[in-house]
Amino acid sequence: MELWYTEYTNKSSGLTIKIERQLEHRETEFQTIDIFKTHYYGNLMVIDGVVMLTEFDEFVYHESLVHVPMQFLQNPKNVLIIGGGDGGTAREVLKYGSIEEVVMVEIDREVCEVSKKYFPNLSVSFKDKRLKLIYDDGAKYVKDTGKKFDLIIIDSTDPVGPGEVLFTEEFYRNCSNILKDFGILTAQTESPFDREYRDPIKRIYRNLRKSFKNVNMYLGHIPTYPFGTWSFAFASNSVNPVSDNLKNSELPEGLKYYNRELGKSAFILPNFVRDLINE
Ligand code: AG3
Repeated sequence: MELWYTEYTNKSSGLTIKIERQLEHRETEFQTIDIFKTHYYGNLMVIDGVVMLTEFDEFVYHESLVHVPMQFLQNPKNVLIIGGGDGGTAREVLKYGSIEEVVMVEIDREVCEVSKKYFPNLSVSFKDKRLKLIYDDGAKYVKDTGKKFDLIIIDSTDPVGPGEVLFTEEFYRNCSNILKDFGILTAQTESPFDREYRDPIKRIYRNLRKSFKNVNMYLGHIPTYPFGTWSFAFASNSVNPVSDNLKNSELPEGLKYYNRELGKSAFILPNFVRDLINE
């Protein structure tokens, strides 16, 4: 018998992946987590019916979220990750020798547990002593912490359900307050091809502009996410990724997606995407 996993993008399309077998099904306090072994994409993590990552293409997402902003920072020391329980984002940040501490605030301990079991190449970051893992609500953390960060990365689920608070005006204001002067925030912001996300994307960029001086979008290619083209927000009160030069003297070796030319050109947007966030 053949087994297939489908994420329905909308009522008339979706992404289908052939499954070798199901490795895990958990109903946690916050969400449903499924892990599948696939034929083509390695292990696949699904949360609430939506693809979170596959071993095949997670490098694109994690390298984009991390190295694009990291290269605009001089000697970055402190990074905050909201979400990111699989460990992939932390893995990329910890590749820099300048990093002294990474605080990761993940609401669901069980995401970290399944990652340790089925995604050793991501959860390898949990062994690094510079990582401080906190199981809590990220929105609460940014409101209450007294710490300041060079970089804040929002590695969240879609802006529906439990992840929704991580896209609000109030959340972004609290993030802006805990960034250092030259700090940057990046966040995953869905596919610009997705008609159902047109309004949420517009709202996200409008909300970001209320708290940050410079707000830009950049793109990446992720085959197992809806439409394969993915967007990220880059927000800062001082850095302008279009006109500023890169500042980091360190670039980790062995990256599979990111290079400095790509990191600058990712901000050059197709017209329909530009229009979407400037409307
Ligand atoms: N974060 C989820 C990105 C959103 C995917 N959306 C979708 N498939 N509809 C991924 C977490 C990886 N660290």
